[in-house]
Amino acid sequence: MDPTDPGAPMLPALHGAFGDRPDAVRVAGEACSWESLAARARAAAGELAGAGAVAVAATPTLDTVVAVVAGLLAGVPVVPVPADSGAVERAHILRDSGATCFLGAHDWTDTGIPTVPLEAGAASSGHDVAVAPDAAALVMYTSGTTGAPKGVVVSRRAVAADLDMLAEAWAWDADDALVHGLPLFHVHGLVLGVLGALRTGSSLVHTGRPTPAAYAAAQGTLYFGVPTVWSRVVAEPEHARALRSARLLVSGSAALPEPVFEAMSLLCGQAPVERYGMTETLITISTRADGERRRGSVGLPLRGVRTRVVGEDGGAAAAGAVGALEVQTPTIFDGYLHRPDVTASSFTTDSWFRTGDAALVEADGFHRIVGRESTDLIKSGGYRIGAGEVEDALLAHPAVREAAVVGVPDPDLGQRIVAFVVGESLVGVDLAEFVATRLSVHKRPRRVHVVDALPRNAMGKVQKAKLVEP
Ligand code: MCA
Ligand code: AMP
Repeated sequence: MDPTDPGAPMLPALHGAFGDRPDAVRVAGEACSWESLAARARAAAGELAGAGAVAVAATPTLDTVVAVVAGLLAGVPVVPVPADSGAVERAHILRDSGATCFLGAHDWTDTGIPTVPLEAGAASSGHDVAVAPDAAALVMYTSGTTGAPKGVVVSRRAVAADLDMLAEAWAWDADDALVHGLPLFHVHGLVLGVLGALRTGSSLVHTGRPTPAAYAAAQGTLYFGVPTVWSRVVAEPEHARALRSARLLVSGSAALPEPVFEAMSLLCGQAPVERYGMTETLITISTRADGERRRGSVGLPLRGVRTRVVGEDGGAAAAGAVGALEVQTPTIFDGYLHRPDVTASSFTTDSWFRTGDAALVEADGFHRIVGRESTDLIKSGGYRIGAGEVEDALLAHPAVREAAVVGVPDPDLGQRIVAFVVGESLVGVDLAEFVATRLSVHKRPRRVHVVDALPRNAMGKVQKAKLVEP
């Protein structure tokens, strides 16, 4: 279906394009057919007339899927609010996005906007409204090196185009049974993991949490995971072996350690497909289901995507040389909400998006992501976390005078968040918990070291390379 055709449904499974199945969508044990999902979502969509944007407390539940679909059917931008978000981050997301209501239940008492309940057995009342492909589908909040998370506005066209590009590369279709247990507030779990199933017609099992046992029990054909998930899967060989019957195992959101790639090849009977993307660009580079799966490599640009690697001199880097990765893609975001300045500076003057990742392209076109250009963007368990945001949270504690946050290599999480703080009376203060209640649980430091002073250069700038754990 043409992503630019205003008449084509964005999620054909909801319009009977693939027939129906009683358990087409299963989330954390609760299942429904596409028809009943569409009916519930249509009924809720009817309640959204006039909403500017709708917030969804993105817990791993069927209700989250219903609410997101309802927003899309109504043509109202959906703002997935991280299920584990703390008060400060949540307030920022709600204020910045201008969400006028929550669709579906949540436990928060501090949102300041009304909640529109999802009726359990609601029947469809209205008709689907025609929504332009250029309309915003989602506003997803993601961290930069400093400041509060920015709202990334993603159009319906970008979502549809990306899912079609991935379906082509992975031979992903209605015969697939997709399995994953990723959070429903980021691209990986929500766009690929939910909307992808509804666009390709594959059934979906969301396991609630992405545990090796749940992945093994689900018996899917197509599995998604972040490297931490795959590393935990191969650490439990009996569960890893249960994935031998799958068609495709896909890893993304962070670098897959080569030993995990090897262990998957051995235990799961197949090498994983690795793909690369960002919230701002969606997924742009991937190895193919019918192509070589190369250890340490994310493969080739998806159809319609162009990439270039720019060396320090500003010119094109030679094959095999590391430089700054830039992309042009039909799946590019519409901009950071209310931040035209930051949006503009994330593109070159000739309209290439600066990913901020360092990469190289081998002679045969295969891409390797070698790291982030800035050490202040941390990837932990596949989550993108800005060091500055965590530092700001720590500095909000009255006993903290200075704070510096770094990502330290971690065998399970890729990187773990470690904080160094200077302050008085910090004995017994749980700063990790303080961060968790302000930002979100996944942004809390794993370790907090209280030090006498932070290493600074002559300009007073913290020298993070000199911060080493005792
Ligand atoms: C965590 N815990 C802690 C601390 N941190 N306890 C004390 N102190 C801390 N500092 C708790 C957790 O709350 C949890 O408790 C338990 O310790 C285990 O935590 P953790 O090791 O983090 O494991 P986990 O909770 O099982 O999480 C691992 C995970 C998760 C499942 C891999 O990181 C995850 O879902 N990652 C996916 C992120 C993702 O989807 N990123 C995609 C972004 P309890 O057990 O009680 O809860 S989109 C993207 O990147 C682009 C577009 C792309 O390419 O996809
Ligand atoms: P996010 O915006 O949370 O979507 O994170 C995007 C970032 O995740 C990218 O800029 C990369 O740094 C990282 N990333 C995503 N996929 C991969 C991958 N396959 N290998 C290495 N890094 C990745």
